[in-house]
Amino acid sequence: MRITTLLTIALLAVAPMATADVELTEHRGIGEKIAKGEHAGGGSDTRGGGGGASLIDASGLEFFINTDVTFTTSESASGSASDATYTQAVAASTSGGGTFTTTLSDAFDGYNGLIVNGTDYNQNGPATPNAACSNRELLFNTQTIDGLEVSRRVFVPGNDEFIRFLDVITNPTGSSISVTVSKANNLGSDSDTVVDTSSSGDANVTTADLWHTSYEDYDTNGESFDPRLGHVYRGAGAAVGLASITGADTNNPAWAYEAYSVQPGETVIFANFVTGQPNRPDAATQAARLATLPAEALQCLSAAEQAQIVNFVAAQQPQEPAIPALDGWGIMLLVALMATIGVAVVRFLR
Ligand SMILES: [Ca+2]
Ligand SMILES: [Ca+2]
Repeated sequence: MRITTLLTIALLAVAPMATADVELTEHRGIGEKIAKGEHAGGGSDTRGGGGGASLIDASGLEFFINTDVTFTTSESASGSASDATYTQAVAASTSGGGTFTTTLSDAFDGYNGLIVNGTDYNQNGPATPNAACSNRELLFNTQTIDGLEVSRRVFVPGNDEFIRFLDVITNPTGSSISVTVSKANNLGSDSDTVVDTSSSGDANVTTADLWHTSYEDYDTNGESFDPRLGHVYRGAGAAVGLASITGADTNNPAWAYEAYSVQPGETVIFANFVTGQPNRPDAATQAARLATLPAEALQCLSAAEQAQIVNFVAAQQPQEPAIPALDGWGIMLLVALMATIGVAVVRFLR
């Protein structure tokens, strides 16, 4: 009788400890995500002018994203970026190799509009912030194009420097459907756009490249006021490459991917990144890094979703190690073990 009472007391004392362990583990995971999300003090806010939101990356570059827009131009359609502007002054590069302090702005006049089989993805209502991604990602509604279910996801990290566009395409039919994805862009640098370099190391942008960088040409004072851009369209060794890329050194660079046959029930994702930097070398370094899909570029994507990306090789990236946590059986085993020890101690003391 006495042992049974002590055993009950031991169980009651141990059970909350085991439960607390699990809760602590879960809270730590969420806390880390929130900490990342708040790193730059960014968030989303609602903008006028036809619908929009903004998200700020780790460098303080604020991306303005078209949501419930009324625009009918391809480069300003749903999920494209209307602009990007620094929230603070940065050390911007000069033509002479020095720096000057200014708040670079006007990165885009419409960037990464999505065109599927010749149809704009556009006017699909407001976007929903992804709470599971600390509201750092906007989820856009589905538009059916040629029988394919098309949606977009736009993410800006608080712990890195880029905006990520994901175009999610599902074939709900019983037959394969060919899809051609292309992108329309309008740069803030307008007719002053200069290609700096590309992944092959030259200023000649071709379908063999993975990325290129561009900037607004320097004025007579050797200064330039738009963020220096790194455009990342694909990764090496991916299933889908570029079919065409045009106008890299103009106001309107555009590219199209090779046609892909989406099988019945299959979902594929096309990913794109653009980074803004205060100087040209950093734009190239960051573009080259993003083309390899570091872990930061894959935030808020499950392993299954990463494997759906067809224009980068994501499935081979190492996953972040999971924080070990006790499941139900683990907790029961721990309780039983501690109760057994408790009983042994009680018997010893008697
Ligand atoms: Ca422009
Ligand atoms: Ca090249």
